Amino acid sequence: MGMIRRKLGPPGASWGVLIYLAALPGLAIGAGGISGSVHTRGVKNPTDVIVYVEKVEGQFQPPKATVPIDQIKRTYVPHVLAVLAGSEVEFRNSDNDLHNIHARQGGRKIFNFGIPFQHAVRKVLKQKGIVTLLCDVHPEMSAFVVVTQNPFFTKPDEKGNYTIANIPPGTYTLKTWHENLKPETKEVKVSEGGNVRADFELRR
Ligand SMILES: [Cu+2]
Repeated sequence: MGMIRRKLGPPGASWGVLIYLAALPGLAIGAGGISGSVHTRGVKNPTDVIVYVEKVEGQFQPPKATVPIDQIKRTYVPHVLAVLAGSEVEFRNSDNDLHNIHARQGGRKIFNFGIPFQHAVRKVLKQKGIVTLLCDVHPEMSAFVVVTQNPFFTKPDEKGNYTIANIPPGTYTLKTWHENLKPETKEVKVSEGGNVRADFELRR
């Protein structure tokens, strides 16, 4: 998750309140959160779901650190990744095998290169949307990168619970993505220091 810069709240709020808010884990003063559960029908792994805020006003700096995706025993790890647009992804090959990364977005090839064994190649993902990763050497390999407009996205844990913190107050469209499940959308109102709940029931 990236950091956002925000002005502190109005003067006049007591220090007690400020210290209390600052002490809440992952909650910046003035920002709110969204949390809830994601139930997936017909697929075994809710951690392959991405929950994300569709659009938040402002420009967001991608993280300085690269975001890794590895290839281990002819499997992409992780299978599903979300990154802020402009993030640099490091494609690793931990196998003793040649792989290539054939990346497609919006029906077009965006890049295609080979990665020798025990090597890595970095690439910036600029455009928001779904990037599909394929290996032309091993047709069974696939992975997905959800490239987002803002840093407010997450993956549910194994029980399907998720939290997105530090969101500026406002009304947003919250969305889900999964390769085999229909996307769902919810309107949510994030208030200052508050936490709004949004539960999803995803189906094929
Ligand atoms: Cu391969």
